[in-house]
Amino acid sequence: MTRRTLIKSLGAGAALAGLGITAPREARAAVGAPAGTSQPFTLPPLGYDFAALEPAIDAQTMRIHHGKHHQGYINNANKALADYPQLQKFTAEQLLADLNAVPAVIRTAVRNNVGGHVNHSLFWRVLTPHTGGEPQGALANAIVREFRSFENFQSKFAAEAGNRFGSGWAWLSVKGGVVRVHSTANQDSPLSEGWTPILGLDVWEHAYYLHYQNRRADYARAFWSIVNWDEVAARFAAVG
Ligand code: MN3
Repeated sequence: MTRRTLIKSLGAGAALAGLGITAPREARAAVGAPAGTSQPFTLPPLGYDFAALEPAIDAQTMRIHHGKHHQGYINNANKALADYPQLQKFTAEQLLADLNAVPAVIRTAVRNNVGGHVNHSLFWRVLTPHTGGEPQGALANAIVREFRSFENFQSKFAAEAGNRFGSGWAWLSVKGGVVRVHSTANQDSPLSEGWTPILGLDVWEHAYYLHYQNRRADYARAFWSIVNWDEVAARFAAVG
C-alpha cells in the first residue's frame, strides 16, 4: 500500500479537521506550558543539574532518563508523525486529547511516544531541588476539599503509585476545578481521559531501579521531598 492510498483509506484529513476545535479546554490550557510540545518535538532542558535532586533521585538515573528515555520517546514520536503532515500542526497535548482522530495505523505509536514526551516534559518541571513543602492557596483548598487533608492525599497518591502493576504513572489531575488522584499504564496520558495532569510520578523501573531496585515505595516517599508545588499550583491555576 502506498502512503497516498494509506492516508486516503484512513480518511485522516476529514477526521482531524476539527481536532483543534474539539480539543477539551483543559488540553488547550496546557498548550504552551511545557517546552517542546509543538512539532517537531524537542527535548526540553531540565532546568537543574542531573545531581540536583539527590538523594531522592540519583544523577545517573536522571542522565539516562532524560537523555536516553525521554529523547527516545521524542525520536519515535517525530518518526511516527513524519508521514502525516496534516497532523503536524497539532501540539502533543492536542493529539493526546483526541487520540481517536489519529489514524489507527499510528495511534499506538502516538499514544506511547507522544504520551511519553508529554508525561516526561511535565515530570521534569514538577521536580525541584528547592521544594516548597506543601501546596498553598487554591490548590491546597482543592486538595483538602477532595481528600480531607494533605496527608490523606499523599496516602492515596502513594497507593496509586504502589498499586500500578508494571509500568505507568501516578497522577494528580484536574477537571473543572476538581482534583483527582489516579494512575495510568505505560505512557497513557490523563489528557486522553479528559483530565489535565498537574503532578505526575513516573513509576517505570527506569525511573528508580538504579538506586532503589525493587523498593518503589521508598522512591515514591522520597518524591515528596522534591515536588515543586509552585509549578503544580501554577498548572492548577492555568486549567481553572
Ligand atoms: Mn520515564
